Amino acid sequence: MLRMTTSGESHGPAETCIVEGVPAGLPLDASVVDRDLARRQGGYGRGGRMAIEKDRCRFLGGVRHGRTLGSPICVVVENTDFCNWSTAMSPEPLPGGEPSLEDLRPVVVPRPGHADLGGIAKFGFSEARNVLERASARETVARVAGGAICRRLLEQAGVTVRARVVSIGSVRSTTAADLCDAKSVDWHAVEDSPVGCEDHAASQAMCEAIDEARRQGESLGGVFEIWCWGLCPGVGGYERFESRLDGRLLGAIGSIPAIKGVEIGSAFDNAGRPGSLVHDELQVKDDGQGRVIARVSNRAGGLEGGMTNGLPIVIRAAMKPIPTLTTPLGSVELPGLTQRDAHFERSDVCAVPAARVVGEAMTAYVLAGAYLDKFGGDSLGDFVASLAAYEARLESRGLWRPS
Ligand code: EPS
Repeated sequence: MLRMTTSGESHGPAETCIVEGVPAGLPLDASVVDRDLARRQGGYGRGGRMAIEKDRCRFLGGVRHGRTLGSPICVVVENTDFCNWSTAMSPEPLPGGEPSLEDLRPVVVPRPGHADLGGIAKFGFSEARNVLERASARETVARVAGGAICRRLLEQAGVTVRARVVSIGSVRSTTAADLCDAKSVDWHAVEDSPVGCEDHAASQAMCEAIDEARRQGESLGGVFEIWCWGLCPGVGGYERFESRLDGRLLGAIGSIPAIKGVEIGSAFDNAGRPGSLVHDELQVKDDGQGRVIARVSNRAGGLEGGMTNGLPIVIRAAMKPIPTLTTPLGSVELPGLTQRDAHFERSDVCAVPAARVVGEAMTAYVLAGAYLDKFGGDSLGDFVASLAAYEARLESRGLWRPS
């Protein structure tokens, strides 16, 4: 079973990810992970912190001479900013008795929309520093590191995972895509855009909206779309509620900080249409290699009955605006319950372009887990052989052909 767990505080020494269950023999080196770390760090709308951090990973276990060992993989990304927080965030007791209030950098006015207040209540803390350090989206560095390892495994299965931004604030991309065909999106243009949106005019307007939000002391949310292709049908399951891939993906994407809504395919539009205009009809086509089942629409977003159906999985995620505002909202100071403006701490104006990379990581994690559940294998060779035998069986029956 594939399992990923993360540890680390935003201004602590490091962010760490442990990934268990990756087969032995997978080619893996730091550059594979660093590429995604750099993509997550980039994106127009980030704050001063990104000028401090130069995220690079180091493997502490599970990898030898550029290949996985089958043992848990431990990957660490150091927080360069820790040197500015070494007293406030010291894991060791501070020498010389009680630290001063200034040393501790307490946060006594919780930010509406942030974990501050709930965390104080949950853990019995007197202020929010312990809460926001872990609730910070800095934690997603570790997820992206772990997700890059999962993405590496999926590559061996012919599966690609990519995401694009489709809106920031009220600016929407107008580029149409065919949900049946991932190549209908210009993924190079997505990567070239400062906000991860291939629509050039919308991309520029998004940057301007971010500039304006910064001037107004505001923050902006948006929507990103994750695509996965090269999938064979029948991965996931309907046998147990935990097997359903829809639920696993919705939960994983919903666990990303600030994500408040997720849809698969055109789910919200589908809810208002009659069934005959929703379900993706089956056809027989001759693709030159023989007769095979095909579809001309993908409103289901690649998932039926909790399983892949061989079409691209398409997921949309809605991100709320970041809760830290330079023009703060009303809040209440603790203790004493005095009405105050919410705490302001250096933050980003918009992190939707970064969140799209986190969305890729969480999707890669869930899909790699589902592939391993089905095809197993302690070694990469066993995993690939099992997958190839399954895909050959589907092809011989005309149920599916790799595109
Ligand atoms: C975050 C606040 C900012 C962000 C941070 C998430 O950090 P800081 O308080 O140090 O300026 O930049 O995101 C990251 C550091 C990152 O790497 O994504 C928050 O409060 O959630």
